[in-house]
Amino acid sequence: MKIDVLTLFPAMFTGPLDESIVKRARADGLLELAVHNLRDYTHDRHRTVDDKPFGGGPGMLLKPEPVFEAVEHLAREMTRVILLTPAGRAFNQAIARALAEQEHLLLVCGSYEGLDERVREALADDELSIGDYVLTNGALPAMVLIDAVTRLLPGALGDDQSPHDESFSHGLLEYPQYTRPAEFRGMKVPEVLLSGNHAQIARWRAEQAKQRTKDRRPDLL
Ligand code: JFH
Repeated sequence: MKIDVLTLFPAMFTGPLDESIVKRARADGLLELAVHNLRDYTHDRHRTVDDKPFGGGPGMLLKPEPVFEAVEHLAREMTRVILLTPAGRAFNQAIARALAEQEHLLLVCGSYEGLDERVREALADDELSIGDYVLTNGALPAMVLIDAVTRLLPGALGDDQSPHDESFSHGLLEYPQYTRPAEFRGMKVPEVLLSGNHAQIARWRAEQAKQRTKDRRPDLL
C-alpha cells in the first residue's frame, strides 16, 4: 500500500512512523509512505498557504490553490483522498479494515481553522475524525490512521500474529491479562488462569470481558 500525506508540518511525521511495526512494514515494503509539505505547492514569494475567511470570523483557512495543486499532482485513478477534520465521520476499526484494502491513500491534514469548502467538495472521497476533541492540525490524526491501518496490512504483524482486535471485532473490551510472576508484591494472578482448564479459562475471560464492557463502555453493548 502507498500512503501520501499532505501537511504543513512534515517534521511531525519523523519519529512516530520510524518505530515499531510501522518501521518494519516500511522496511519490508508493505507500506510506502511519503510525506509532502503543502508549502512546496505555492508559487508566491512568501509561500502563502492561508487566508482570511470570506464573511469574517476568527482565524485563518487553508487556501484552496496549494491543496488542489498537490492533490492533482499526487492522486491517481485508484487514490482515496481523505481529509482529517474534527467534522469527519468517526474513525474506527471497521474503517481501518476497509482502508487497509485500498492501494493508495492520500491524507490531507489541514491546519489553521480548517480548509476551504471547495477542497471537500471537489477533492475529498472521505472525511474522518479521530475523536471529539480539537487538535491544532491534522497531522496527529493522520499518524493515528496510518498506525491503525498499517498493522492490518497482510504480513505487518509477523508470521505468528494476525490482528485479532478482539475488543473491536466482537464488540467487547479485552479481558484482564497476566504474565509471570504468578504472585507480584502480594498481588496474585487469578487461580483459574493457572488451572490449565481451558474451557473454564475461556468462560472466565468471556465473563470478564462482558462485565468490563458493561462497566466502562456500555455504548458497545
Ligand atoms: C484541525 C482546528 C477546526 C474549528 C470545533 C468547532 C469549530 C481548530 C486542521 C481532528 C480531530 C482534528 C483536526 C484535524 C485537522 C485540523 C484545527 C480545526 C476548528 C473546532 C478549530 C486544523 C483539527 N479528531 N480533532 N481535531 N485543525 N472548529
